[in-house]
Amino acid sequence: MDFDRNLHHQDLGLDDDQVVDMYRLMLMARRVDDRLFALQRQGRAPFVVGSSGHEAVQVASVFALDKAKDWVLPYYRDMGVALAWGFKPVDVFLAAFAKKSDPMSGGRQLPGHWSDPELRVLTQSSVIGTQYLHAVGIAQAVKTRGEDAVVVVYGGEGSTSEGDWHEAMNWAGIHKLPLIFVIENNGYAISVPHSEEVAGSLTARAAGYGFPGVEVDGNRSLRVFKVMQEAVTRARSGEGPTLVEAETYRYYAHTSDDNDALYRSREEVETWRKRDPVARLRQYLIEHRLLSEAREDSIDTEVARALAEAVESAEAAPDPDEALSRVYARVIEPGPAATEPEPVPSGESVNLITAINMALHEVLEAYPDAVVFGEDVAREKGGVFKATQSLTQTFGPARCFNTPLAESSIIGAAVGMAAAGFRVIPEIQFADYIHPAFDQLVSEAARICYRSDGRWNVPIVVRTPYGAGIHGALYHSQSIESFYAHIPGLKVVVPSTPADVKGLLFSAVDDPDPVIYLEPKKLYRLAKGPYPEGEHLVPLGRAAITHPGTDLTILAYGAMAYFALEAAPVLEGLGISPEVIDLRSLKPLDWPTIEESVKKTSRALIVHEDNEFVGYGAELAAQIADKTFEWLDAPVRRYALPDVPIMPYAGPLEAQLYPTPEGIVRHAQELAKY
Ligand SMILES: Cc1ncc(C[n+]2csc(CCOP(=O)(O)OP(=O)(O)O)c2C)c(N)n1
Repeated sequence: MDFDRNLHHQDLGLDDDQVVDMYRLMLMARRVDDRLFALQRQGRAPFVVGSSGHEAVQVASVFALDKAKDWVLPYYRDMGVALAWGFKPVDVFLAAFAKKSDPMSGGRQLPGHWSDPELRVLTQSSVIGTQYLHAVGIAQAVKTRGEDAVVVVYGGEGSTSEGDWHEAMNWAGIHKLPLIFVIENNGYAISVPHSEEVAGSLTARAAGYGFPGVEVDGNRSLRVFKVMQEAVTRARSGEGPTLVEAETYRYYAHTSDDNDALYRSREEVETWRKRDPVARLRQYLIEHRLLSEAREDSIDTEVARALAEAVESAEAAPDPDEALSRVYARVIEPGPAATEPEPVPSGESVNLITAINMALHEVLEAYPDAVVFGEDVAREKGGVFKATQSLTQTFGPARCFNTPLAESSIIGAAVGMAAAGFRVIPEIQFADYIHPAFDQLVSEAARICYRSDGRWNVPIVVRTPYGAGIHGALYHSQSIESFYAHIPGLKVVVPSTPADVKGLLFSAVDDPDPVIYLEPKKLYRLAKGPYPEGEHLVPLGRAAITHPGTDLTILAYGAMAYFALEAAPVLEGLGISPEVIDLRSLKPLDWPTIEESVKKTSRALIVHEDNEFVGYGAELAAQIADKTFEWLDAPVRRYALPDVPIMPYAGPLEAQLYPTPEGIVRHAQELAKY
């Protein structure tokens, strides 16, 4: 039997009981795994992902941590991490049987998606690699608060090909975060062998990001422990991150759905079975006279009993029955319909971009846990549009700082920081560049509340300038609202006046859910109005009637709400009385206000600068047709962009496409005549 003769647990600071406990937990992980696969074969558990073979790296790494204050982000194969960290076998089986009391997701996620706020284990998704940026955000939070905690994030070697891994390594290196990346290299990403997934050395990559990478035999518990101990010491002393690459092997197929005989030989599996980490530690304990037959028997019996009880009670637990809850941490109920314009607030008259800057100052003043970050937002530059000007000087570099040029990082780190207790206000420099963060917004931020059965939520307000009309061409003009309004779990708002800038920003920052705060950049300098003094809130989900009327309803937001107001007096001059509604909040939508208005006017014109096809107006038109059909005197009309990529650079081309106040007048006239 091959085991580590060079290390002794006591030299590493582990006492006899601890190393026996390490063995007990590894054995428990192995037995739970075997039972899960047996249950799956019996048709009692639908799906299983195995951990067998990985126990040494998983369990021993946890022994180097402080369970009272550190954080771990285990990936789906990390049953050993989970059990060593504090999850109980019954938790594993509740998840396997998808029961209501499954503490990780209440039966909403596949098994192995660990989560528990009390244990400081952030909910994990199935998306490979996204967790690394969450770990960065948590470590950033830990560092900002000056806590003595370490964050450990786990993943397979396959995940290191994802951009999020590289972005996380980069950010962690820049900020010298107390973060340890543990890569469990089992040689395959499903069927793809290491040689086809990783060029060169994984471990060596850490040097490129400015911190050490260490390779370790992941099947030797004490070696893993030693390497982790050193990494933890580095992290706690402020020296920054470490990458640990642990070579190991999985004994089962990738999951219960996989047939590993198609890509690896039985001989290879047998070779690795001879390096079984559980057997190795057992042999070590026997050689050091720590595992008498009697003690082994009692451990075996204890593990078997714990397992039997866990399976029995988990299988008998009630099934979940509530599929609609926890989409949002705060559900916004529709209010009474607005029937008249809101009073104009008193305050200094400013333009939209000045209002954004003023509101950000007020928000950071009011919320000491609020932070701003993004590309170019810090110090003298203060953002490419100056929205964040002087925030760093006023509130310090921990409250407003620059990020690497990596949008997935910005949102991924925001998720982690928000989960760790901050109110995060990231800036995406232009909405056109938010797409690399789509995954972090849609698969992560939006789903975290639902997938954790409401146990986690991420208060993030993503500010981003959007829209055309400024000669921004194809990549500084996009309207992105329909992508995000489509996603349950996200809220989407668009202010078009300085007063709404403040009112919506305060409501968004106060909200526990992720909010996309779209700034119509066409209006940055165009829209002027009073910036309200003192407390001013515009509730999410509340539209504004900005021009009352009786003949037709114009529904718009952003720059189009501004244009609709320019069109209104012209229409009145033509004998048509338009009611202009600035939606302000695209999700949740203020349906009662729309309904009341359309029932009054019997005609609806929707205006937006996004493409018409499957644009936001399609949803409005469908709801109006569906719910107010009997009141309509004309078809619902949309005035929006045709199906072209937004937006050509040349002025005459942009003018052909971009909606105008004159165009609104024309469409409203046609609709009024119908
Ligand atoms: C972004 C993404 N792409 C593809 C998949 C499908 N998938 C699930 S696991 C996996 C392989 C992961 O390999 P590795 O990171 O080495 O971890 P291992 O499963 O070997 O422990 C793949 C391709 C996914 N879940 N997420």
